[in-house]
Amino acid sequence: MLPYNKTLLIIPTFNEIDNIERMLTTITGLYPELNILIIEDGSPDGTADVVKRFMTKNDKINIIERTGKLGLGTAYIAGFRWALNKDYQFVFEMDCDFSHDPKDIPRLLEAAQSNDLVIGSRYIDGIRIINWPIHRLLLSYFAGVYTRIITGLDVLDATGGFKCFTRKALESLDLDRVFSNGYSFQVELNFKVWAKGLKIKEVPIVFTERRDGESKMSGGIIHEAVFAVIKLRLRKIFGLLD
Ligand SMILES: Nc1nc2c(ncn2[C@@H]2O[C@H](COP(=O)(O)OP(=O)(O)OP(=O)(O)O)[C@@H](O)[C@H]2O)c(=O)[nH]1
Ligand SMILES: [Mg+2]
Repeated sequence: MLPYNKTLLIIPTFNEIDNIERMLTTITGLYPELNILIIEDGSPDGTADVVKRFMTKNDKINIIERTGKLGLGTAYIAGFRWALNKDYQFVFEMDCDFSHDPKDIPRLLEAAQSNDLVIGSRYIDGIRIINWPIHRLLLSYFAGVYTRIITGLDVLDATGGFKCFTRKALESLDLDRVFSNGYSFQVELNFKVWAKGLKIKEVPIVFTERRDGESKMSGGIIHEAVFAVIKLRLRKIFGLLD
């Protein structure tokens, strides 16, 4: 039996009205014991209202409401702090747009029983991405190659956002000192956990591009990522990584 009651699934949302109801129905149906935390950034489309409607019927669902779109990184940091204040042992990151398949949760959670951080990987044992234009696939893939060359981090999918942290991995991080908020957020966390000597495991997943709702990808995020990787490497060299 997997420890669903000690596990928290964090889902950040911004304008996910086309997905949130189906997502909450799917998760609570598949894993009734799993705890859910939605980090809602004041979506004008009423995503929060749907979450609150579910909360009246199900005490496994929680929400943190922020005042505006403050970014994915700070959303997860808020969620991690919340999780560490309670006694959760396993903490997931997952998107609301069904790019990450909720059916993969047990495989990641299983791997987390004997590792410190588990990454749902699009690039281990082949490439599994559905419905991405070739330029986006190339960008993501070569971002991974670039990251490996600069940092030495031995992870094939360093930017993936479907993962399971153990409490030990989260506690190893100084959450006040995480500086990335966009794409490099995932890289920074992986790199810092790895630099502490903790065990990272990649588990193969199929990633499907969002079908419903709008993308929040932007050029600024890519720009941030290029420099963040170099910054991580330099900080490690000079012993300033925390
Ligand atoms: N709370 C919060 N959630 C966000 C923010 N930006 C994105 N999200 C959520 O984070 C998850 C991933 O965002 P996506 O828009 O799917 O980003 P992406 O996967 O890089 O891009 P596409 O899937 O191609 O649109 C989704 O659940 C979004 O609703 C934000 O600023 N705050
Ligand atoms: Mg997405």
